[in-house]
Amino acid sequence: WERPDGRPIRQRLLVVANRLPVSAVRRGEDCWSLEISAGGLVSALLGVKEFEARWIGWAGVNVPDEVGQRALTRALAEKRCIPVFLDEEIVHQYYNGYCNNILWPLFHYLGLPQEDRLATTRSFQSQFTAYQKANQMFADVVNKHYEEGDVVWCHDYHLMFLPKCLKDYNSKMKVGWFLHTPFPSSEIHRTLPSRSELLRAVLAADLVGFHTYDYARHFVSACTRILGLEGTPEGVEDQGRLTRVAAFPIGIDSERFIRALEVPKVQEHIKELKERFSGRKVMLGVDRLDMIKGIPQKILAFEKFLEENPYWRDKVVLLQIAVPTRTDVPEYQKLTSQVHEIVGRINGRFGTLTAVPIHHLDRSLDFHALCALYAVTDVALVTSLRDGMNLVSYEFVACQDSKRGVLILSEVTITLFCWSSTVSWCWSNSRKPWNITEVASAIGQALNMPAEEREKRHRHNFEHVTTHTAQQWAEFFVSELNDTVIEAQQRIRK
Ligand code: ADQ
Repeated sequence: WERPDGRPIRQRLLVVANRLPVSAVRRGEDCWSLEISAGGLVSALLGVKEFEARWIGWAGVNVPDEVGQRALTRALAEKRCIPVFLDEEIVHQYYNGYCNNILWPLFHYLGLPQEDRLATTRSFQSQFTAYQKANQMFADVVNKHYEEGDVVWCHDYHLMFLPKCLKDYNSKMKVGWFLHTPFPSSEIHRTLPSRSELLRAVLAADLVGFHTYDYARHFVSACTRILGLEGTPEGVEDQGRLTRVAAFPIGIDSERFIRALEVPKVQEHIKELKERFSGRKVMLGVDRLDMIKGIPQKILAFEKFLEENPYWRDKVVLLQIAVPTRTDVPEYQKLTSQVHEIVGRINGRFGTLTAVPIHHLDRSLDFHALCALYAVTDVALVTSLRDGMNLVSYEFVACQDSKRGVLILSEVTITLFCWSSTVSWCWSNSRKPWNITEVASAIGQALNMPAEEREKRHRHNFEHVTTHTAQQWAEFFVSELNDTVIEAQQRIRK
């Protein structure tokens, strides 16, 4: 089965990401149970059906013994997943350290950790060495499973070194790399001690992708200013070799959400939720419990709204579903305590014997429960301080065709939506997340919005979400990668 240009209809795609789309729990010496894990990358790639995809990544557990490793490898194979086994020390230095304590905050403009936590260069250096080592371990597994003609798609800031490791193995491998977070301005990237090594390693890829044109531009500027290379409209050129750089805004599998609303179990959930919250407007936040999602700021804004609008106190409820992540990192532990403390205080202040204004859950919801929640929501609150491209807002819109709820988005998130489509998301309320007073007034505006206006805004958003899907995103990226490699080969022949 081939296309006219000779490419197979279902091309083999090796998706390489730090985490597999499943979490593994050990039930016995050689027995594992697997569960789909929550997160933006997983949700987006679950929608991709055009390719014969295999997923390579870490299963999120330490498996020191060979019996356990063999059993887990077998269990994962049924899900087309291939594990990379990382030991505790590597996970600590590479994942908790370099990825989540250094790159993640820096790429979201939260700066580098304080000198004492970074322990200047020694600790930094050991974390960076672990990062390179971990990327090499991923490369070893990819190389073992690679077959000629495969496309290798590396994901995210955890694996910036991977394109180089793969090309060192086989310069003919088709390698793409996509960043799910923002890529910061070159002046921010410049503050990173390993700035040049990371840029050069990414440039080994054939195609480098970002969510937005701005992130792509920042990356090209970093390459020109830090490495002194030439930026062209197509990408970055180094001694005659071009690395193509482009924007590929992500979407969701909107059909999956729309179809789910018809499932009897979801209908049942919807009925229960409507009864449970009858007489009250439902506001919803769904986030990973991460500092970039602005959860404390969101809850404080809700408090301010209740403070200033006594009329609404027994007529609105905020459901905040926050799935814990990176629970080994001290900053995330502090954030959890902070959120609990604020929620407790507000519920104590505005709650009654029969009702509280905030329901905060520290856990992941299954897909059907999540769809039901989106469907009964009147106002969704997305208050990211920075976000690569927030998928929760898309999911909410996909489930809102009967309710026509209002989406409140922070300005930094909305800019991305505006960029990615001619169907403007400016119709949604836009507010800076850190401005608690403004978010409080946006809540009032959203709750009081006339039905006609809600309808108009919803139509625009719904059309955007259903016409910019995860499938298209992935197909666009892989087809660009195929074309880029073909063009490069033609250039060499000339
Ligand atoms: P994330 O930071 O994980 O993604 P986001 O885009 O909001 O953020 O996606 C979160 C996903 O996890 C959604 O699909 C949502 O349904 C799910 N989720 C979140 N909380 C949940 C909960 N409590 N229960 C169940 N499911 C939950 C990263 C980047 C983003 C980028 C995506 C995709 O940080 O900026 O948009 O990758 O590229």
